[in-house]
Amino acid sequence: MEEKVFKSGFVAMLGRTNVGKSSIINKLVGEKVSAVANKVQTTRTAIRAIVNRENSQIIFVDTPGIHKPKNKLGSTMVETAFDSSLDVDIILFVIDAQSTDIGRGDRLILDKIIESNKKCILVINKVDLTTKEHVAELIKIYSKEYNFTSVVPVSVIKNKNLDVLLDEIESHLNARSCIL
Ligand SMILES: Nc1nc2c(ncn2[C@@H]2O[C@H](COP(=O)(O)OP(=O)(O)OP(=O)(O)O)[C@@H](O)[C@H]2O)c(=O)[nH]1
Ligand SMILES: [Mg+2]
Repeated sequence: MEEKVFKSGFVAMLGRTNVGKSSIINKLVGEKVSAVANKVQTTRTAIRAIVNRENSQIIFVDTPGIHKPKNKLGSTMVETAFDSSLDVDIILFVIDAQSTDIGRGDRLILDKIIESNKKCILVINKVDLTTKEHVAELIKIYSKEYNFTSVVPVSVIKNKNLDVLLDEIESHLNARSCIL
């Protein structure tokens, strides 16, 4: 008999609209489970997708992007996003690599993360659209705000660092030991 450590857990994607949350999930899962579009508020409900790995199972919860609601649907979407991130093991806070500062939407999300005090990985997406120096600057700005479990710059379009992101998530999930 061999004792193996198997890990599993829920991971919520949280971020402003259009930062690429659904694109990241689709790439990690290898299927188009969540709609992607070059327009805001594409994802309207919390969508679940599972990644099965040799030593782990990761259940992703995609959420609607955080934006300033203009109507009831909008405010329900924002509520859904925050509610979905409450009962997960790890939050993936996705930001756009092109952002220059912490804007209103990202500030709102940061405040919720601080309040939750949960494990949170900062994912800087779309690094193909900016420079390494700019990404380093963003890391500096955001690291002052929260003790992130880790920071992973990625690009879905260039397929960059997504394997690193999966490894990082797996390493922070809770272990369930089982005898095989
Ligand atoms: N250049 C570039 N574009 C990207 C990248 N990842 C996603 N995109 C594009 O960004 C746009 C928005 O992607 P989505 O995945 O729908 O974004 P989202 O965060 O799920 O948006 P909402 O569901 O509205 O909150 C799409 O046009 C994607 O093709 C990336 O790494 N680089
Ligand atoms: Mg989406």
